[in-house]
Amino acid sequence: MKMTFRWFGKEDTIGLEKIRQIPGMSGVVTALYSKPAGEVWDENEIAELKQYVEASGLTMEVIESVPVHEDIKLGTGQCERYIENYKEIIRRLAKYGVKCICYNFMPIFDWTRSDIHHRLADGSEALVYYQKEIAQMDPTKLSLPGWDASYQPEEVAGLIAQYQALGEEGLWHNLEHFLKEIIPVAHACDVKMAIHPDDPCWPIFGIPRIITNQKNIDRFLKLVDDPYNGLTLCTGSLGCSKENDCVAMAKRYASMGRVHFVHLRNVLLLADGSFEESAHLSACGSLDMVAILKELYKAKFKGYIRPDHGRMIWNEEGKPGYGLYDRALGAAYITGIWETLTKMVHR
Ligand code: DNO
Repeated sequence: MKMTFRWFGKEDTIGLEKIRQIPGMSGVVTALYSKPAGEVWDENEIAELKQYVEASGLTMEVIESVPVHEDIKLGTGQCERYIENYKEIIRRLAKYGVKCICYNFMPIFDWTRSDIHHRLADGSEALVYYQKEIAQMDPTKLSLPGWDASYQPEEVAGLIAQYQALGEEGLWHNLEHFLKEIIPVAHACDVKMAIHPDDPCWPIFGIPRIITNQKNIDRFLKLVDDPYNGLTLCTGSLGCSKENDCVAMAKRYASMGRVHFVHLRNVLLLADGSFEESAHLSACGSLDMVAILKELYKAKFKGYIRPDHGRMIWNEEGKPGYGLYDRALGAAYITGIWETLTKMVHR
């Protein structure tokens, strides 16, 4: 596996020199974050970003994300033009050494939480999802930092109505069309596409979500049965439902060669279906990180891993979920487990 760290470009308050100092770190996961969804990325900007990253001794092989425009997910408007643009972005990124692209197919809302500054018992701050609070929220007013948004806030109400009319099967249909167009390009360019599961992994605000569980992921992989059509195994997104067995999923999809990127984080599941993001350590949440990593290791996983959201600790200020300290602790923890596996487990 290759250990990576999400970095939000030159605007990020965490400098590359700090990321480089985390033991075992090989590269960053980044994007041209200022580009509106649908627009082709400028080649000079890609080249410049790569050069900047590599000058620090890190690689830029994973892009998170190339956002999918709502027109593609809805199959409306400029859908075909945006799909052509998406193919061109893949080609351009490939030219600059990108090997893996993370994206999602969540209608309107990317990852969703009820509070992004929840104080845990140890004094740290974490992102949480409380069912009762979500149920009372007005989705047209919801916006969270770091979202893959491709719409204007005033468009949200109209989009919600369109997705409600489209329904799950309509969304599947549009996803299939998108994949049939882009996967052959990704394959030819040697870029692994890694869809991110829906977070949380159930429909919210009455709009469909489909990358949610094993049955649906099996269906997704068969839509285009090509190794370049793969997954970002995000343990926090899939693991927030007690119906999902992340260990079994890691085993199943990694042994099929369809996991290209892993987001590792832990979640503490609460009795009413709510959850809190916890420290990476297994004992702090509901997931068994060693068992998940062991399955990846046994499947000879060669892709990219990044520690996912961290809590805010030691009075750090910054983008919720994306501070330096707790993610660095997460990375060290994962690297330690991996080293132990390489020395102790025969595969
Ligand atoms: C949240 C992230 C997501 C992810 C996108 C991928 O922190 O995991 O925003 O980047 O869903 O497209």
